[in-house]
Amino acid sequence: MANILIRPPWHLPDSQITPESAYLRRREFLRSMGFIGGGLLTGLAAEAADAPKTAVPRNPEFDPKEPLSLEEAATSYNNFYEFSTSKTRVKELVGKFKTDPWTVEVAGLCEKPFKLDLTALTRDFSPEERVYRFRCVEAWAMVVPWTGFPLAKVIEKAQPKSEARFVSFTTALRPDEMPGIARLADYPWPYTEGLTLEEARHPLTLLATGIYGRPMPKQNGAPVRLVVPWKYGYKSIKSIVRIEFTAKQPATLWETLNPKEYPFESNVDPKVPHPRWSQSTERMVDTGDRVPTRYLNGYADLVGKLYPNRKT
Ligand SMILES: Nc1nc2c(c(=O)[nH]1)N[C@H]1C(S)=C(S)[C@@H](COP(=O)(O)O)O[C@H]1N2
Ligand SMILES: [Mo]
Repeated sequence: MANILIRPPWHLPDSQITPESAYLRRREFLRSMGFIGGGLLTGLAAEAADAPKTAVPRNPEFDPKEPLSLEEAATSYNNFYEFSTSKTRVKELVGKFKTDPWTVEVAGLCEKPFKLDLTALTRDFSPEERVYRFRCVEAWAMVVPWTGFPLAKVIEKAQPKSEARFVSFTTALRPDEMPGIARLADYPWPYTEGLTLEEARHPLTLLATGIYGRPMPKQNGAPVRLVVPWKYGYKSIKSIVRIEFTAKQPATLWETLNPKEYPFESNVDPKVPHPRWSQSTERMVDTGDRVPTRYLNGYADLVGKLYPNRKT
């Protein structure tokens, strides 16, 4: 138990997981990961790639001006511990997971608690496409087009009370459909995350229902997940069933397991190393290229004001 708590198995920097990647040439790397021709994974991701594209306008305001990561990579290299700790196996294990029908409960310290169904999630809030950088605490990164809408729209509708200072998020807990849960029986399921109300209201904070112009694949968090691009990836909680306004800072799964390694705030910062690895560079998930990590994942212009006391 103690061992698990101190060293969650998957949170190895991926320089350790795939040390060879640094030495491989781009195409060899892509092939070795199965992202191009002949790889094992190519056929397996075909299902997601077959889903029809849905036309939503791309919001040009958030363009990171970097090439998009390969869709194949973003949808077949996943962290979703309810299914597996193996990034490449998650998508093979999501088959039983039922994401339709779906309800998200919006509750807690607010004047107007309500429920969101799939129609509300995918149509009522004028979804748009936004290309964001995404940075996992394990030091891999990608650039992906999300379909979604600002969480702020849901918050406005709920009208948080003046005592509300945080927002907590909860993932579905369905051990019968999620084979990874029983294998990590000591984890404080369900997966939970949280933001300050100010962070949750920020226009960058997205509730996403799709990726690459298609409905969200189950392995990426169908039918709705959070995307908080200036924080480490574990804050971007998947398959959300509950959004709750609270007065106190909510417990989160990763902070409960290991507060030193996975603190509540978790802003991307190249100057603050993880206790077990440097955060100064990151590996692009599809090409294997190693690039410098940027403060707030490149979003300092937009969200830097939220953190006036940064000490680094
Ligand atoms: N419910 C849930 N949400 C989750 C996770 C998880 O294991 N369970 N993993 C997190 C981590 S560590 C990362 S990096 C991202 C990965 O998202 P992706 O698979 O779409 O790249 O999801 C986050 N959200
Ligand atoms: Mo992550």
